[in-house]
Amino acid sequence: MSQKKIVTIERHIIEEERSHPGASGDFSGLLRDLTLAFKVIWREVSKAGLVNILGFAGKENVHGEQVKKLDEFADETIYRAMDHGGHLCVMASEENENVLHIPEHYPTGRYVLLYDPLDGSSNIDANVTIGTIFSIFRRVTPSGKGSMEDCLQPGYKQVAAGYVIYGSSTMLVYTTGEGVHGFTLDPSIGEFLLSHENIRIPKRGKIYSVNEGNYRWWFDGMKKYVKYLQEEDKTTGRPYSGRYIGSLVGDIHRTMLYGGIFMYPGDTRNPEGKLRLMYEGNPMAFLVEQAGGRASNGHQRILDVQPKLLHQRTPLFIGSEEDVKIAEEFIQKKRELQQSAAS
Ligand code: P6P
Repeated sequence: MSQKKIVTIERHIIEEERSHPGASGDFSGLLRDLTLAFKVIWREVSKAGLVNILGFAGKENVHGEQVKKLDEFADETIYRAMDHGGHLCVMASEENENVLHIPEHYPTGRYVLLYDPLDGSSNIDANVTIGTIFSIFRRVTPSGKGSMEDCLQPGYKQVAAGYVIYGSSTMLVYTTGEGVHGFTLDPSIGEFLLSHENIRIPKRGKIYSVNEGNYRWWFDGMKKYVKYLQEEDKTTGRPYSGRYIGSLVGDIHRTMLYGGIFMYPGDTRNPEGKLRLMYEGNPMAFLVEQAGGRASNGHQRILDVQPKLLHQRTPLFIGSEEDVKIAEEFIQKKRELQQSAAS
């Protein structure tokens, strides 16, 4: 008889709420609404490959309905699932330049939601793993309509963060500051069931993940760090293996489970890198730190960065604590290759 308890994410959220005396249930309601949106997105993503087979030709399907791009669909699905529950005062999405206000006829609430509705969606035609990423703060303005000020908070103020990975199976991984927990979607009952309780990232790994096609534009410290990883030193598990999916959620999920380091550095073309702070860097940094890992921009803890712009970019070094610390030493030129024999 299997000893595994059957826990849905709804049940887990309620149990976590009970560990916060005085919790109003408002936060649990928010997460439940978000989970519904993820199931609706999963339904569309999982049949995307069938679009051309089932006659969804071009922009219209056989019923004459407009077939939206999946990332637009995911964006609208999250907004429509979250705009009327009374939990949020404002939202912000990778797909929209400005903040997204709650419609006048709906109540506003105490929380703020930032999200990347379908990250890596350019990969979907190749059936490569894609994902949804979310970050939740408490509002800082007193009441009513939320504002950009409510969104532009440093990552350490997040109250929850997570991602959904639409891959060989669909998983929801989230934290509310009480560890990181993974739930696998059982399509036959439409429930996310607890499958990875209290995920912990290894202190050091043997995998590095970066787009080496950008090598020629990397700064010197980055070049030396990757060369260090490629040297042979069995006492430190080197040379590391290279793995790069090109979809942030897939690369981070593998790093969380297997350890190692994911990097999207700044370079001579784009000193701030490519990834966005508010709905990629911050939520992933909160998750990885909660799993015992580390996340920085090479010089500063990601969660301590005070944002200035909603869509600002950040370099990202994230994963096993020891790996990220060594990367920082190279980036900050505190370490040179000849010292690599030391550790
Ligand atoms: P590159 C996907 O487009 C994305 O935003 C992230 O999911 C991914 O980590 C990154 O860009 C990949 O970027 O430049 O290596 O193709």
